[in-house]
Amino acid sequence: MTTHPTRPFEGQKPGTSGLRKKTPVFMQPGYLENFVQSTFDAIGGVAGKTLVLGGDGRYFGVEAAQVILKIAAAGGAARMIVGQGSWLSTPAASNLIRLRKADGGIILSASHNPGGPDEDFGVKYNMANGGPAPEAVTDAIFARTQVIDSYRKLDAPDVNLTMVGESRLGDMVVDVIDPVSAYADMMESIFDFKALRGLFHEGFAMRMDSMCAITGPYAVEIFENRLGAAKGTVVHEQPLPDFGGMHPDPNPTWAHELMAEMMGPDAPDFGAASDGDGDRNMIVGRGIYVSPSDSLAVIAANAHLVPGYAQGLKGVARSMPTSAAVDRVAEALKLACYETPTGWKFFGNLMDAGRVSLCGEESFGTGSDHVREKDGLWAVLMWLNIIAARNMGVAEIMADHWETFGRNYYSRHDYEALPVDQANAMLGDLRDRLSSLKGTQVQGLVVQDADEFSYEDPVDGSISAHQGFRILFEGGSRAVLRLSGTGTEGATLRVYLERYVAGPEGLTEDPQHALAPIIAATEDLVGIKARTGRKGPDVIT
Ligand code: VG1
Ligand code: CO
Repeated sequence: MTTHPTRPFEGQKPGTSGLRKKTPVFMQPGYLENFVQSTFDAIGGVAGKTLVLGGDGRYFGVEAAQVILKIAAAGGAARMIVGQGSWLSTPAASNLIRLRKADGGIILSASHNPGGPDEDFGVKYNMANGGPAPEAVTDAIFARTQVIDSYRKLDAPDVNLTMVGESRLGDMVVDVIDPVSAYADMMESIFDFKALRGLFHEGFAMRMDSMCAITGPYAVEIFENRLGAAKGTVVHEQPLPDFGGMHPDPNPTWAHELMAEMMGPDAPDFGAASDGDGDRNMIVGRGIYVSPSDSLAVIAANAHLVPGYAQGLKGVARSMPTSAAVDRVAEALKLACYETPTGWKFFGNLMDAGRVSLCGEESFGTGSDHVREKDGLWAVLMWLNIIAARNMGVAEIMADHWETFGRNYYSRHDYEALPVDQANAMLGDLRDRLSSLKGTQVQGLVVQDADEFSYEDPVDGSISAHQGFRILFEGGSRAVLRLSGTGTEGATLRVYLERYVAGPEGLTEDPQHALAPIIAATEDLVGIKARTGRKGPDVIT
């Protein structure tokens, strides 16, 4: 074992979901080592502990895994459970931590951000409950990165991670496991696989776009091998270090191949896509795109049809910018409904305390208390199980849902890579004017209230302030603005727009059209285009 002197690197502050940087930043000598050693120091060391390790297969993942194993071995870790090839989807890692009663885990991913030598890499620490470290822990990690002066690493050859089985690194056991089987088994225990086999047997056609990222092997095993979907149902199924040049973000912009197929004349019955690390999902029916906020609401309304949730849900939670569509379902079903800041780490306490069993975010994230991460393939299986149980297609299910609950028209507009100072100045100015906005008339709308969201965790009482600006209009429409905490270039402004229509008229408008007054009012109030010089958002979802 060698103790290596080091000096702090600036900016090793974990964001919404771990530390994410350009790959070359992570590849600087000592950069990864510093962050990993700081993480281990912040959690009280790893002596005698068992950790899970794996990632989404992106460039530098295997090399990073070797470094982490040697630092863990030097710290006296008892056992590292590693996905073969250093592969584990985020939900599969969460499941393994829980299943194997590990003390925690490290996930190597920058999720929906592209991968490759010039793209993004990331490292995230998860706790013994299988969920992302809460802010108190990420703050402690960051504090440690600012004073670290050495890291310890075992001097040993690399471990063979290509074959399943146990080996040793010093005194530490390295347990290389099949990344897929335990996850697929868990899915089989939640869903009605018999009914799903029947669905595919009758010729139900599905397209699953794994975007050359980690869900490929999982999706092939579950849909094609275990459920009997036609070979070729899963496309882009081979995880590649650069995701084949794809941007593995399952939204209509980046999953455009799937969108074209689903909107075309030969569309299959059902389409879905997932992101780099497998925790996001996009649901598309033949000729109809399902917004993630609506997907959450539909899943909440129909969960009792799925064996794993036959007893009903304990409660639901959504992130603040997510639409209130699920709130209406919760109200009808008399379920508790929580509103949290952006990021899955805020759902963990609610799930651990047994207050909620279903959670979701507008950013294509849905999941339940089966693990402590959002789970892309789980959401796809929820939809398939609901389709099988109700014997209805996606479009019919959506129409029925809106007729019953009304429709929350929803869209998110992203302005990417803005100059950081410009974005901060714009939102700082909005903060200064917030209290004076109340009562303002703009574009035929009246501002009912405007505030900055702050969250008090109902379980541990911790407070997370500055979680986004809310402008509420009379009649239930709103705009939310916040800066992304996962980007690696400049600042990304996210503008979340929502408008409720009770029906029965006006339930089938184009969302951008339905939201036009809110979009115009937000521009008048904040001046995004005027201040940034941009003509419009880079990505609309
Ligand atoms: C984004 C999403 C957020 C999500 C996070 C991690 O964060 O908005 O809802 O939890 O990504 O998702 P931000 O701070 O950029 O808005 V993943 O799939 O990248 O782990
Ligand atoms: Co992800």
